[in-house]
Amino acid sequence: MEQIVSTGIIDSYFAKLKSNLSIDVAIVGGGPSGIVAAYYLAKAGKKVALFDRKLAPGGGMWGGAMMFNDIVVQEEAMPIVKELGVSYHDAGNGTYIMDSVHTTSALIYQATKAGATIFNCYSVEDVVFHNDAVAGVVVNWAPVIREGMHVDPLTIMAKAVLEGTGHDCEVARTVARKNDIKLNTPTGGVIGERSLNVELGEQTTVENTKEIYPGLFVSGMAANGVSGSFRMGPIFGGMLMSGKKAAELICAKLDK
Ligand code: 48F
Repeated sequence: MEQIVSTGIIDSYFAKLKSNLSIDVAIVGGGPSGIVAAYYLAKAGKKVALFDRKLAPGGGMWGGAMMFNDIVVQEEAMPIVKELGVSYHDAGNGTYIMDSVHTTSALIYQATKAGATIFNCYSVEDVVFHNDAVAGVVVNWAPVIREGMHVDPLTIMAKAVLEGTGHDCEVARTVARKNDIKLNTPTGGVIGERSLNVELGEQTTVENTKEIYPGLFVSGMAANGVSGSFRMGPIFGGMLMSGKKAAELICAKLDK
């Protein structure tokens, strides 16, 4: 029996990894924007894999605000909430409250049910750069990176890469630092996020969701970070709408 358990996991896992070595879309970061993008891309029939360095993807959504585990979503994003089957209650003023643990797990469930594959405990440490475009991601075990072990990575080739890594916009920073290129941001580089402004932060998260270099798209707080816009705190409608917009932009490019 012991051998059956081990063989089952190893055969299944490596078949899954092998079938994701060359895909349509690689998503870096399993926060709300990345997971929603994964859902809509999978629903559109794209082969999509999401990589998150944590054991549990979900990013900053699990903890609500200051670990009070509820989140706020505004009216404009409610069609996404309803499509994903998340429970909510009306808090007035065009806002709705959801349990953050229920919402995060619902997002993960719906994305994987739609056909997206999530690889947890994977750190994306670089991108593959071919013909002046981002052509994939360079991945390693998150514990390898955390321990600072000198172990070479593997690569996942992708027609599009979506960075949804949150506040630090690590992928864009790495691409800008390592390559002599200009990003599609106001300065051509990564500007970094500004202090908190809920309304502007929410609005610009969606506006800043775009392709910042051929093959490299940004969503969520990473979109605001690269373009130098505001953080917004525990209101999540912008994150959900950003993920949906990223999926639409990527589909439009891949279907051309
Ligand atoms: O920060 P995060 O939740 O992403 P988001 O979609 O949402 C932001 C909100 O949670 C919140 C907010 C609300 O309005 O401002 O902060 O922008 O999640 C980012 C995920 O990316 C993973 C990280 O573990 C987290 O789960 N991540 C970051 N860098 C890497 C990574 C990396 N290099 N490789 C793999 N995963």
